[in-house]
Amino acid sequence: MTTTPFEIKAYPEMWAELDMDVPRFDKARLMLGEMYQKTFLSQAKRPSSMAYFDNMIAEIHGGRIKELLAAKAEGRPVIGTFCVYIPEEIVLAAGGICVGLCGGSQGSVPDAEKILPRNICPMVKSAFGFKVGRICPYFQAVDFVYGETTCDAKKKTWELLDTMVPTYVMEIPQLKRQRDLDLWLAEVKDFKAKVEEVAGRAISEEDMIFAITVMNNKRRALQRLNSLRHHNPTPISGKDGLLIEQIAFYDEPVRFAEKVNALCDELEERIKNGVAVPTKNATRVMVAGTPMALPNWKIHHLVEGAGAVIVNEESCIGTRYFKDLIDESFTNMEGMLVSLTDRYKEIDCSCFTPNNERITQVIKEFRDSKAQGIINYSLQFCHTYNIEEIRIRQACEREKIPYLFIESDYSAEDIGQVQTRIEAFLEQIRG
Ligand code: BJ8
Repeated sequence: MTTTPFEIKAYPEMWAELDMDVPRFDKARLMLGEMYQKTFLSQAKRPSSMAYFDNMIAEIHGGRIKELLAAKAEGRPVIGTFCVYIPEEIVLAAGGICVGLCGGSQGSVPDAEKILPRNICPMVKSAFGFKVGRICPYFQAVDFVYGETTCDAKKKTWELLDTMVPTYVMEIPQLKRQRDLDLWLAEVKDFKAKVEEVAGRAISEEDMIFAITVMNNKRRALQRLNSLRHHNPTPISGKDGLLIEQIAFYDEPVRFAEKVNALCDELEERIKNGVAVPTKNATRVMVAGTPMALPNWKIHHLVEGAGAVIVNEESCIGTRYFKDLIDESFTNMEGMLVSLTDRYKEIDCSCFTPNNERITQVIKEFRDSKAQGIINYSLQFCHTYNIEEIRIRQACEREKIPYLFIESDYSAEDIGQVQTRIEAFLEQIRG
């Protein structure tokens, strides 16, 4: 447990240069710092390697932004995305940086609701609000945004976002027939052309080989961490596991993989020495569903506050991001782009129909993680995850897996009610 006050570092001059609303953003910075201290730094027996990730949060609005601006000054493209279907390898191959844009905070939702309908997904509203309010340095730093057509809320919001920051859209088909996969490959090639245009240079085969290796290594590190979390008792809290999965979307990938592997070395030692976090007999829960973007720590904080531990996230900020690797045996551009598209099509987002693979995957991850129950989480107004909930619930009933569905947003309004339901669920598991 730390007693030093945690602070997210302030860079007011840089923020002013980025045309941000500095006074407002500075208040949000202080609130985020307090929230981080309360949520993360109060945990007992944290691995010492978490210091790197704490520092990534301390520098979230400064150090990393400086790196993005330095890359831009060298003519390297900086591209913002909202979905794990946008192939980061291509950006990396062009010498650029891909960042997942913010969309996990209630603070920016009122800005969005001045323009967008209220009854749409909080992630879309939060992200849009960050740009409207000029309260996200990542949004202010990117050269352009690459959106996709995974859901109606997002694809219609891109049209409005484009009036504030150049926004391009990748068509993601929602079936997986051969003609859909052909379209997908063509979209990947268009994305590559756009990135090359902004970078001012063509991507070579060597560039692609390098980028595929870097991204595969990053995913391997996250896979390793996930399997260590599956150890019973688990050597790291679910909150810290989720935090690392969130940081994966904005950190530099080679450094990030090194730090995750260093943490894994420490966790292996802990396992050898029988060090468990949080407690040896904590009830093990797996979360499935919609992504939890930074700083959405609501469910993890409530579950772990009730003495349980989360051991797996079947989510895009979770296993959907790292479970599949790109086949590294191709060295010609066409072969690499085909194998890249093949890997991305394995992401089983609920926007696909049918999506049987995801139902099987949820049960597999439940077994692999040695969880005792599943919390299926959906953001409010996300129709595809909300409807797919029915099939996940049916599968859990068939397999006799304790199951709880939570639909929530980013506000604090339902915390009491969600907490009561979580506690009742944990009681049910514990018998
Ligand atoms: S691949 S899960 S990151 S689309 S924004 S669909 S929550 S209503 S985020 Fe996603 Fe890509 Fe799929 Fe993953 Fe629903 Fe909200 Fe839409 Fe959302």
